Amino acid sequence: MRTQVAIIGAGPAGLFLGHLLARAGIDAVVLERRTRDYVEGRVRAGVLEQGTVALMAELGLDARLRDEGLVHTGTNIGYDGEIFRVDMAALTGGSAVTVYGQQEVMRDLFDAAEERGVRIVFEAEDLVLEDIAGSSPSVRYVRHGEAHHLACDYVAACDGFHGVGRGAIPADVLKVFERVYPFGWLGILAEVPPVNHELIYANHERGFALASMRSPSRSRYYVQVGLDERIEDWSDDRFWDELALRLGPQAAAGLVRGPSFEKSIAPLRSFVAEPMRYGALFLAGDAAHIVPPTGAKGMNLAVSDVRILAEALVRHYRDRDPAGLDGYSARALARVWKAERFSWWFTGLTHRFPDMDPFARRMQVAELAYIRGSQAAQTVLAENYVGLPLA
Ligand code: FAS
Ligand code: PHB
Repeated sequence: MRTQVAIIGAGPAGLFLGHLLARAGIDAVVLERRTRDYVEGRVRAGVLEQGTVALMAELGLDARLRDEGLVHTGTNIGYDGEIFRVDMAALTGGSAVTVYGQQEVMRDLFDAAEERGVRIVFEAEDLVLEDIAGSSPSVRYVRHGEAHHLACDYVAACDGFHGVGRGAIPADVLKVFERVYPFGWLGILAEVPPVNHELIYANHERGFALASMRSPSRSRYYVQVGLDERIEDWSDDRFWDELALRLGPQAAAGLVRGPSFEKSIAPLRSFVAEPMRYGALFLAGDAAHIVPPTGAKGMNLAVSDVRILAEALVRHYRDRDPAGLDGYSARALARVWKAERFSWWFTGLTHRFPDMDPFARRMQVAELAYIRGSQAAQTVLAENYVGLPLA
């Protein structure tokens, strides 16, 4: 078999890229290790930046998003038992974010794939990249016991943090930057109305908490937990009690409890791999970078990567102009690092670090109090949260 672009991974990066290339008439094949149900079943991101919403609309895939997505013009920050609102729309000339789960985004992308000519091979296992630095790049994989060979011009590694793409870049070429946080997020989904119509990010002595949602009847909540903590140590009652404490009395008064139907712990890290191109290989999304979910940037960064990559591939195939591909890594990384900084900063502002001394705690509270009273500081937070423009 042969294609122009072999895309590894059918997560947000791989599927958005598949749709963008299909729309441009560039031949591509998406090779996904798992099944569609598995990929769609992963509970992950919840907040779409305005650029991601715009791309869904540009691709004509936003019907459900417009119908079911929750547009948030503001977000809320709690500390010392009080909550203040950041009016993001007022501070950014009308920008907003939309709450619409990654699972829903994946469903929309998968549902439209066949009619849009997005070719996806599920259960493509034991995938190996060949000659990515040479003139005949290709991908080998096994499906249901049968070996396959896919020759291509380029490989887009959209295969996430644990994929094979990044590992194909030689160690003496690849530079890695990392910060592993000494805590994780314990998240639940529950069929109960959210405590607030917008998100609440809460800084508390005992640790961070986040009140989010998936719909007016389905809540998504998180509490910061230690790296040694296990899901079995957290009954629903313990979770609800801790969440109420950390959100503070104002929010807790309206907290509706109920049985969780999803409960998971995710570690937090900041991670960037440079360069995002090596020969015929391009990294996009979590394959190249990870952010702590505090800033709600993970999936949105995957989207901005593939917007840049698709533009570059169109420029190459349509205009025979290599400049976009040659500039992909630098252009994508420029936006990645800004999102990394915001996510790292927002995590440092809202979480309790084990080695935090009383002075460090006072610095956190002082910065929160300053943001509360400063339009300038709130504007900085707002413009990063709604999503910086694609440079
Ligand atoms: P993904 O990891 O989503 O997709 C990669 C795909 O490649 C997967 O389907 C995988 O099966 C496939 N793959 C991997 N190796 C392969 C191989 N060798 N061959 C073929 N296929 C292969 N972001 C937020 O914004 N907010 C959140 O709250 C949030 N919560 C998260 C919670 C968890 C537990 C995790 C892991 C991530 C979370 N994220 C969150 C980040 C997440 O949304 C990612 O940023 C987003 O899924 C990135 O999309 P992709 O780059 O496509 O990678
Ligand atoms: C979510 O709803 O899952 C969510 C929202 C905002 C974040 C992280 C996760 O910053």
